[in-house]
This record gives sequence, C-alpha cells and structure tokens, in this order.
Amino acid sequence: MAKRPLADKSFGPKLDPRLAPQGESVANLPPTRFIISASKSSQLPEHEFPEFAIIGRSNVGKSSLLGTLLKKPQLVRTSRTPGRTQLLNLFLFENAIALVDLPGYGYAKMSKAQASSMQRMIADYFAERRGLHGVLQLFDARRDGPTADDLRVAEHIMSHKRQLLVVLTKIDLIPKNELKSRTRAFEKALGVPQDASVAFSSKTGAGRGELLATLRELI
Ligand SMILES: Nc1nc2c(ncn2[C@@H]2O[C@H](COP(=O)(O)OP(=O)(O)OP(=O)(O)O)[C@@H](O)[C@H]2O)c(=O)[nH]1
Ligand SMILES: [Mg+2]
Repeated sequence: MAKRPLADKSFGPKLDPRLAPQGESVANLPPTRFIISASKSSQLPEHEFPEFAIIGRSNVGKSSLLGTLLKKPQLVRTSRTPGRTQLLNLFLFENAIALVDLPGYGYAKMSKAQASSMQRMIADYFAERRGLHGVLQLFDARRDGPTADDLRVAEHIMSHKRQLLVVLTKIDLIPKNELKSRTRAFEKALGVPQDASVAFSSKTGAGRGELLATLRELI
C-alpha cells in the first residue's frame, strides 16, 4: 500500500486544546508528545482524535513498539524487567492519533492486589473510553501461540466491540523463514483473518509503515 502522510486525511492533524497543559497554547507544542499518565481511565482527558490502546503480556514490547511508532523512543519508558508500565500512558502522534500504553498482564511476580488493581484499571478503560477505535494486542513472535491470559484479553476486547489488531513483536529474534507459519498460528488461535496481523520489530523498525497504514485503515 502506498504510504500517505497522516496529514492528508480528514482525521488529522488537529489542534485540540484539551490536550495542552493548563495555560499553554496547544499550537506551541510538538505534534508528537506525551500527554499524561493516569491511574484511572476517568482521569484521561477526552479529545477529538481516534484512540488506540496497546496491550499484551508484560515484557512483550509494548512501550518499545510505541517508542518506535512515534519515532521518539525517549518519550516512552521501557525496561528489561517485566512490570515496568503501571499506569495508563496517553500519547499523541502527529496531532492525529492518540495512543495509550497499558500495563502488561501475566507478570507472575506481581502481588495479587496489584495485579487485580491493574486488571480493574484496564477493564474500566475498555468499558468507559469513548473514542477508543481499536486495540493493538501484542504477542512475542518467539512464542508458539497465545497463552490463556492472552485469549481471555482478546475475548474481552471483542466483547466490548473494539477492533482487535494482532501484532507480533521482536521478529528480529526469530528466523525469517519461520515468520509466516508463526503468524498463521497466532491468527488461527485468535480467530482473526489470515494476513490481518502485523509483524513488528522495535529494534529494526520492521513493520512500522505497515502498522501505521493499518491504523489509518481502521479509522
Ligand atoms: N530484540 C528485541 N527486543 C525488544 C523488542 N521490543 C522490545 N524489546 C525488549 O524487550 C524488553 C521489554 O520491552 P518493553 O517495551 O519495556 O516491554 P513492555 O511490554 O512495555 O513491558 P511492561 O511495561 O513491563 O509490560 C526490553 O528489554 C526491550 O528492549 C524488539 O522488537 N526486538
Ligand atoms: Mg511497558
């Protein structure tokens, strides 16, 4: 698919004053920027942009994908140790698309209380967030397929009538000739159409253009 700049579609770019800190003019802010961290979806500002959320097991590469997508890795905190992202982090891309980095699930070392409060945070976000266009669910390409937790989350997303976009991460770490069969295995297990998923590497940037094109199609 030919790559178009985001700006030539009706959804962007726009300047929404609700996404500027109080007292600041939105026109002076960079078009791609961090907006806010929130511990509840009700603390996130409403805005006019289509919003996408990024979810997946802890350590799957959510924050790294976001840094690569935004071309601003310094804006997004990543870590070798799982459980890094613990809040809902809202970003704006090119004054056109809002993205929310969600905490990971399935991290065994997290306390029960902490895990259930994060689950609640995410469930409320899916239930309450108007303007949520779709959810990118990430899977480590080195795994053989989705876990029980992954399947539960995918069902949850679909039960809220949100669009699910499957993304395989860390594809720089698997042999090239295995990519297709691994992708198919995930698509089949998750019940998404063949070739509906995106293969991505934050390390090489592979899949970035395709991911952006797919987001545009979903808007
Ligand atoms: N080789 C390789 N490593 C990656 C890639 N994406 C992420 N990583 C590494 O995987 C680890 C976890 O990355 P994060 O982006 O912090 O993962 P996360 O899903 O946000 O993790 P939590 O916030 O803890 O849920 C880091 O050490 C990253 O450098 C990738 O595409 N290729
Ligand atoms: Mg993270």
